[in-house]
Amino acid sequence: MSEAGDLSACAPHHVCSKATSSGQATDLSATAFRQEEKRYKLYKPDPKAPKALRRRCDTDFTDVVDFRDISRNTETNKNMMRLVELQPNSQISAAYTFSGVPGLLFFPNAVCEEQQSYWCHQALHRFTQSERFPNNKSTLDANVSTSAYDATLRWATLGFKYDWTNRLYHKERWAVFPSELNTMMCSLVNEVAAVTQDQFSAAGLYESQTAIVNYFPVGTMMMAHQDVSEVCLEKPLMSMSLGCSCVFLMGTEKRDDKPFAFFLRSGDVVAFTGPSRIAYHAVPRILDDCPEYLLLPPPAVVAAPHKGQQQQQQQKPADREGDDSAAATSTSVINGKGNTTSLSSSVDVASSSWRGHMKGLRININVRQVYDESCPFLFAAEGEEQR
Ligand SMILES: O=C(O)CCC(=O)C(=O)O
Repeated sequence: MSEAGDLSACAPHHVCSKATSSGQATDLSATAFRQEEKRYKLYKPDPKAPKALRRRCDTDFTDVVDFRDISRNTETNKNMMRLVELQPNSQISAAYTFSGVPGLLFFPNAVCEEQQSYWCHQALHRFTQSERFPNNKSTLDANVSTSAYDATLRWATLGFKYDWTNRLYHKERWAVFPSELNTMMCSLVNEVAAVTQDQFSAAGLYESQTAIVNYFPVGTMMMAHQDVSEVCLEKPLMSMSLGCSCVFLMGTEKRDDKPFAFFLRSGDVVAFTGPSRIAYHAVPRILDDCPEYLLLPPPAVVAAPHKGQQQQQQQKPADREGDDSAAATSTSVINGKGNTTSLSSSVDVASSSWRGHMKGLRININVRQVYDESCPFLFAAEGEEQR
């Protein structure tokens, strides 16, 4: 793929230009950021290519920071991880900053399995309804299978609508923002409001006002960009990962600085504050490892079962659907030590068809505050979903 082709993979809400702030054209392929994107991107294996080139397909993930399994990190990375001291009554099990990327904070496995199912269902069946939410390429067609090497990145938006052309928001243009998503992000921000280590800071009012829902099939990537269109950039950008894991790169305000690489896995939440709120970041790689609890159950075993067994086997898919219903009616928002906020939804989640889309798919819901002041109208009743 050419450099220009790669750049076009950027969603238009991102600042992803080919010129420096002084207006000078720059050779992006030479930047340290671009080198790291190339290091982690998925290369299509070419059986005709010479052996030396084919080896590029075997990505070395040794340097990728993994907060889910601290022991597998390099000593250098371990030395940069810092556990955040949580409040005594905290609902989450752990949070980390990383000294290499000031202002970034990780909540590994912060969202429990039922909640991940709930948000995948919402992302695939509710947020993709363009008559309710202003979407750009979010239609999912179960009958069209895309190859990992030519898959398309899609997205949807919630809350304030983004003016893609002028790269700004208009206060009078909005769709409803799911209040349970705001509640969840507020409680995570509150967990760490007092933390200032490694330049992380989340003090003061926080309200989720807009979100981009990104759908990343294996083989897609999001190129280096900054998210700087929001009026208030002092408030954290909260980003939740669902489904397949990814390699996420976060650098500085300069493409010439080498970024750090992190695994983001299903259920992880990351908060960007301070210098990281306006830093270049990218998603060069999606791994084909969607957790089983988000997939359709495996097909029934072929061997003829006894009568009793047959009954049990036939119940399995229904049980799975039951799990979903439970998730939608009353569930804990945060994966951690106890009960937190409970969710309610009028959405019919009896259907498990969303699971059919999850194989090879990562969903990212990244949530931003746009204005300094609170905007309660965004969390309006279902009937008034759009302005
Ligand atoms: O998918 C992610 O983790 C990041 C997405 C992102 O950078 C964006 O939508 O601006």
